[in-house]
Amino acid sequence: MLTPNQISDFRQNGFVVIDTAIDAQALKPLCREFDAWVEESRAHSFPFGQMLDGRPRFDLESGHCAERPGLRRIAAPEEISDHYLCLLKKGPLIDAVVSLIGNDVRFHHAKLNSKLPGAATTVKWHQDFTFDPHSNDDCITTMLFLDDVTSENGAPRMVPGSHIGPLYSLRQNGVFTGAIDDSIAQECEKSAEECTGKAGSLCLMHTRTLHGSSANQSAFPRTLYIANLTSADAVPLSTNAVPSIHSGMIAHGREPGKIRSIEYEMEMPEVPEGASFFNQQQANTANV
Ligand SMILES: O=C(O)CCC(=O)C(=O)O
Repeated sequence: MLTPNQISDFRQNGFVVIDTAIDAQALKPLCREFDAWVEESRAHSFPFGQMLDGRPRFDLESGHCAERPGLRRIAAPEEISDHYLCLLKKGPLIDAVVSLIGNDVRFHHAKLNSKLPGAATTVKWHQDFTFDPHSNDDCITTMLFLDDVTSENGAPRMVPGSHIGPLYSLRQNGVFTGAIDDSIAQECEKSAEECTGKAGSLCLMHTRTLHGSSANQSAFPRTLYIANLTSADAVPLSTNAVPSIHSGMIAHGREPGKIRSIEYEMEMPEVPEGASFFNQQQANTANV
C-alpha cells in the first residue's frame, strides 16, 4: 500500500516512483525469464512469436543480430510466464494500484520494454490514454524496474501535472504517428522530470500523463515491465493493441456490474501493423 505522501504526489504530478517496491529475491525469476528471451532472440532476424491477434510477440529493433541483440519489446509476457502472471494477481504492484483507484481493478494489457546497451529506440512523447481510451480515466500504467534505471540508460521522463491537462492528438497531417505534435513535445522537454530508481522500484503513472524516453546511452540494460490496470468500471473503447488471454481479468476486488463514464473527446487510435507502436512512432515524426 502507498503512503499518504505517495498518493498525494501521484494526484499532484500524475506519477510517483516507489523505491524498491519488490525485493531482489522476487525480482530474480522475472529477470531470469527476460534474459532467456534475449538469448532466444539471438536466433531470429525478424520480430517473432505470436500474440493473440497474430502480430509478433517479440519486437526487434533494426540492427538486431545474434552478437548484439536488439530485443525491445515482449508483448503480453503473462501469457507465456507464470512469474509475470503472478504480478497481476496479487502483491505490491496490485496493492499500489488499489491505493490509487480503489478496490476493484481490471487488467488491460502488459509488456516488457527493453533498451539493451546500445539500443537506439526512443519513446516519443505521448499519453497512454489516447492509445487506450476508457469510459473513465481511473487508469494506471505501472512500470516495474527490472534494472537500475538511470539518466544514461533511458529513464522514463514525465511532465508533472499533465494528467489534468488536455488529451493531445497522436496524428499529424491525418496520419496516426503514435506521438504528439513536435511543438508540444518541445514544451514537454522543458518541464519533464526523470523517473529513475534502483531495480525493484515501481513507477505509477496516470495514463493521461505526457511521457517519453531517450535512447540507452550506457553499457547497462534498462528493462521495464509495464502493466496497464484500470478501475473495473472503466470500459475500454478501442481495440487492445497488446491483446492477451488475460485482458479484462479482475486483478483485485470484484466485477462492479456497472460502467462509469466521464466526458471527453479524442480521435480514434490505431493498432500498429507491426509488432509494436515503436514502428508507428519511427515511421513518422521526429520528436525526442
Ligand atoms: O519504455 C519506455 O520508456 C516507456 C514506454 C511507453 O511509454 C509505452 O510503451 O507506452
